[in-house]
Amino acid sequence: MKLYQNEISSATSRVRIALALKGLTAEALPVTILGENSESRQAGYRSINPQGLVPALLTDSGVLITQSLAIVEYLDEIKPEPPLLPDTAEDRAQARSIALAIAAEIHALLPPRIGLHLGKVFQADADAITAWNRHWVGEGMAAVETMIGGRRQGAFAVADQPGIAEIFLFPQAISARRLGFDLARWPNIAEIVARLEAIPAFRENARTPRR
Ligand SMILES: N[C@@H](CCC(=O)N[C@@H](CS)C(=O)NCC(=O)O)C(=O)O
Repeated sequence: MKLYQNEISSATSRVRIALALKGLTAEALPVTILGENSESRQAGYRSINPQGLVPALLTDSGVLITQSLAIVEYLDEIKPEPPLLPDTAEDRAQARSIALAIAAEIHALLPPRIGLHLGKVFQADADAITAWNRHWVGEGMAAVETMIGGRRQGAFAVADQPGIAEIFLFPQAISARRLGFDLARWPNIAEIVARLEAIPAFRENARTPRR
């Protein structure tokens, strides 16, 4: 397998964590994502992934899978142990709800293309873009905290083992900390993140200095 990726991409971190939990490896194919002239905006990479985003996983049979949730679920299917989804249908739905609340409602408002567009069309400077990022992270993580607290049954967000919910939660929580948030304001998230920081697959694979 090959993984189109970027070192500072939080969406890529999700896939790296899943690979590490599964004991799988993928050859890293770096794609730059910052600035107007990044590789993610060039025709070359767009001909591979029309969305111009990382991560994108090239399977051993040459199929490209885009979107981190689809990639993580693919990895779970090709190597079922350890499972990344909980035992019951309701818990699996809860895990996917948390993952999507992060991927679709928080992170989607933060990547470089959003900041570039805010700057170009609305003249937002670096401070304004940081304020934008803090707004969506603060509001979104507060909602995720309530979602987790409402149904939490185990040591982690949904169960006693980390899985898809934590794979999405952890890089976003690290980004929130880098944006100046004290995770203690979200007690369930803070406790879960502290547990995840003790697990090498999480600790060593969430490199998200910018978002
Ligand atoms: N929903 C996508 C998000 C992918 C995404 O936004 N990736 C960012 C890096 S974290 C990216 O490639 N950004 C390029 C850009 O914004 O121009 C996923 O979960 O894979």
